[in-house]
Amino acid sequence: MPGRNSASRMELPTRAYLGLGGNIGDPAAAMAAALQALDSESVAVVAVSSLYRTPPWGMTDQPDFLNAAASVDTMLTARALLERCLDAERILKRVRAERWGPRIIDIDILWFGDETIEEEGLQVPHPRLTERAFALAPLAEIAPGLILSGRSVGERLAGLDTGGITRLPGGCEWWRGESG
Ligand code: A4P
Ligand code: MG
Repeated sequence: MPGRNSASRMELPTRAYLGLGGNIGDPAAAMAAALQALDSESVAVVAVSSLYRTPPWGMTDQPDFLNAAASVDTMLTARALLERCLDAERILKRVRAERWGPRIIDIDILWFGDETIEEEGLQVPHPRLTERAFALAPLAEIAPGLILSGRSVGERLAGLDTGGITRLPGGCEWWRGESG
């Protein structure tokens, strides 16, 4: 039986939540391409939120972001899922310049089952999730009752300033290709 650090496990799939964002080029197209690339035999995309326009957080002198959240079911470990996410970013030619700076695509693992992971290059749940309305607003659309450190996503979001965050019309199918 594969160990905890192997790429897959002979168990039930794990429900994980991903946060996606971008603010240069065509971030909606980049996020759609990333979700299509992730959606595979080993990572099933279960639900995707609407797109949200959000003011930049952290480094404020940059364009507004588009953000979204997705739930996936996977047999992969969190580390292997992160590698898939980083692969998708690489395919889309993301260039890492400044921390919190402009990017064509960013994919974060927000939550991975009930696991708490504190490793080099992988922290789950995402350490800054509860401070971030741009991540919680789309997450609340697909998982309002998910509990983060004792309080639901919806409650966490209600405690934050959501001024400037707009849910875009168009629903949840924006990420599917023409054949989808
Ligand atoms: N890493 C560790 N844990 C995780 C995780 N749970 N999910 C490591 C994904 N990656 C994780 O990330 C650096 C490294 O974090 C990865 O290689 C991985 O090993 P990065 O994406 O290169 O760096 P970054 O994104 O610039 O830094 P950071 O701290 O991850 O930034 P965030 O938290 O992603 O924030 N404002 C709005 N409105 N919307 C946004 O989407 N995003 C950011 C970036 C800032 N402001 C924003 C937004
Ligand atoms: Mg990131």
